[in-house]
Amino acid sequence: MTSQRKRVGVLISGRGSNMRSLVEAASAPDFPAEIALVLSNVADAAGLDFARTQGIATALVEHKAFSGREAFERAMHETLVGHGVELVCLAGFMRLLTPWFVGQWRDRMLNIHPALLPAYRGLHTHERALAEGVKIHGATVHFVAPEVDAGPIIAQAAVPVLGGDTPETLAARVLAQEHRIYPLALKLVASGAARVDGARVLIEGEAAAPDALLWPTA
Ligand code: DQB
Ligand code: GRF
Repeated sequence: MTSQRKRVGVLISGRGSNMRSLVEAASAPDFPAEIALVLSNVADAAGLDFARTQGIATALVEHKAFSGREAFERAMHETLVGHGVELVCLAGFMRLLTPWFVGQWRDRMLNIHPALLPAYRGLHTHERALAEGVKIHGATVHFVAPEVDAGPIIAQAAVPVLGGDTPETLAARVLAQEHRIYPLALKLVASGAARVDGARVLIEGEAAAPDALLWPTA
C-alpha cells in the first residue's frame, strides 16, 4: 500500500503555507500521496526552507535563468519527471503555464485559487470581492487547464464576508479553508475517487458524503 502512494511535486513561488498543509496531511500513514519534491521558481521562497527542514527534496528552477517560457518549463518538467513525480500541485506558483506544460500534466495538475470559481478568476480576488459587496467568498481547488483559473473543480469551501473585513482579514479567513480543502482535494485525486468527466469532476461516493463543500465551523 505504501508503495502505491502517488508521488507529488508541489510548485511554489513564495510563502508556501498551502504546500505546508499538504506536507502535514501527507505525513499521515494512510494518506494516498507523498510529497516527493518541492520546486520553486524563486530562490528565496520561504516555503523552500520549510521543505528542507522536513527533509523533502527541493529544486530551484529560476524562470529568469532561461531564454523563454518554454525552456523554463522544459527544465521544470525534466526535474519533476526526474523525481518520479506523478501529480503536480500548484501552491502559490505565480508563473502562467503554456498549453505545452499543461498538456504534459493534463488531469494530473491541481491548483488552489482564493475565490469561489468561476467568480473572481485572476489576481486580487479579495479586494475585488469586497469592492463588489459579495456576502459569500471562498476558495477552489481545480485541475489546471490551459485557460487560467478555468479547469474542472474538485473542491470548494465558502466563508462569510463580514462587515468590518479588509482584504487581509478576508484573505486570512479564506486561507484557513484553503488549508482544509487542498489536502482533501489531493486525497480525492490521489486515491482515484475524483475523476474528470468533461468540464466537471465526478467524485465517487459524493452523494453519500458531500465533503467537497465545506463551511467553517469556528
Ligand atoms: C495564477 C494565476 C494567474 C497568475 C499567477 C498565478 C498571473 O496572472 N500572474 C501574473 C503573470 C505572470 C507571468 O507572466 O507568468 N494561479 N497556468 C495555466 N492555467 C492555470 C494557474 C496558476 C498558474 C499558472 C494556471 C496557470 O489555471 N495555464 C496559478
Ligand atoms: C494562496 O492564497 C493561494 O490560494 C493563491 O496564492 C496564495 C499562496 O499562499 N494561489 P501560500 O504560498 O500557499 O501561503
